[in-house]
Amino acid sequence: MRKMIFPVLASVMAIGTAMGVAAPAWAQTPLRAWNTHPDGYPVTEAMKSFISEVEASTKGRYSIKLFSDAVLGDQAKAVTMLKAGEIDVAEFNLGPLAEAAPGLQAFNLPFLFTDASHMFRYLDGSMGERLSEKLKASGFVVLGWYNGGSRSFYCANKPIARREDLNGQRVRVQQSDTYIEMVKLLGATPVVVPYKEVLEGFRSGTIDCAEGNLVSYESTGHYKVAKYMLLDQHMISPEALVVSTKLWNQLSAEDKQAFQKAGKESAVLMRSLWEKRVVSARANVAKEGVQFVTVSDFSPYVRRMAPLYKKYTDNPEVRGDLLTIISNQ
Ligand code: BDP
Repeated sequence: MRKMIFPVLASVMAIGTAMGVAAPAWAQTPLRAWNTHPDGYPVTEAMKSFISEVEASTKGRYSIKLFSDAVLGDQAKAVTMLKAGEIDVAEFNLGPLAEAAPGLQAFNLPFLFTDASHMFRYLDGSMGERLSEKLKASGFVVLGWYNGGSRSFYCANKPIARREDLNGQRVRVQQSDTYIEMVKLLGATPVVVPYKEVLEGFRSGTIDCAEGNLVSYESTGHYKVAKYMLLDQHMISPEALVVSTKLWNQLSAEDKQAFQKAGKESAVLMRSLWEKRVVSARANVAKEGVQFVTVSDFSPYVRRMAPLYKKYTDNPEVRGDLLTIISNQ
């Protein structure tokens, strides 16, 4: 019912405004939401639920249009657009997000967390609040922490079973210094490619390997061209549902609460959709002939990360959080 009434009212208002008639006091604010994933992906479904809840609880004062599949631009671009207030809502991976806000790397380091619940133990507590404060100061207001899954390497032309197999491989990474450095330290050559162009990169032979989580590996179709996955789970890192600080500062106290509540609930939904989807993605790609190699000894990988860890334990903005996590406090 609500969905029917508001567009009608909005167009009546538009005609009224065009005729020089003052708009009613509760004029509707249109907002734009950015997302890189397709329909049915846990992030997309959680964002849709966030949007309908915000629209309902603000009684239609906000209408949010979701632009999925990175149609408004790739993630690196969207991060700068949101920071500038050119888009209002988005869901970002901490890799590209850390490029635009200092001091987040404790949550972006390879081989740090054992699994998502280990990560959320910190993220859902006071450390997550501190992280949100840092992001807010840089233009991003976090409304929910989403699960970024665990990322592993996969290659097109040859099986990778040991660290040495990555030597000299051109590995696609997202726009993130930490990812670039990690791949270099592992002996491979990082190639920054936007998410939507990775499949083409494999097809044209400009990259040999990429890295990502199982759900993205399935939804992007990368598994069709890169059938060897090394389950090293090098990166367990969060994603965030954010709104621009510019939008946030315009919201009334009551609307802020509505956005926050919807964000929290969408994160709960996202995390539960994720658990199911990881299981089905793994089963589906295995059926399509993907070969998984598990890692029994992580030391050859972890030892190579020493310079990255040193860099961030030396960084006063990251050191405290990083040491807390490492010492399992
Ligand atoms: C996906 C993340 C997305 C990343 C993408 C990538 O959900 O935010 O940007 O990987 O690798 O799994 O670019």
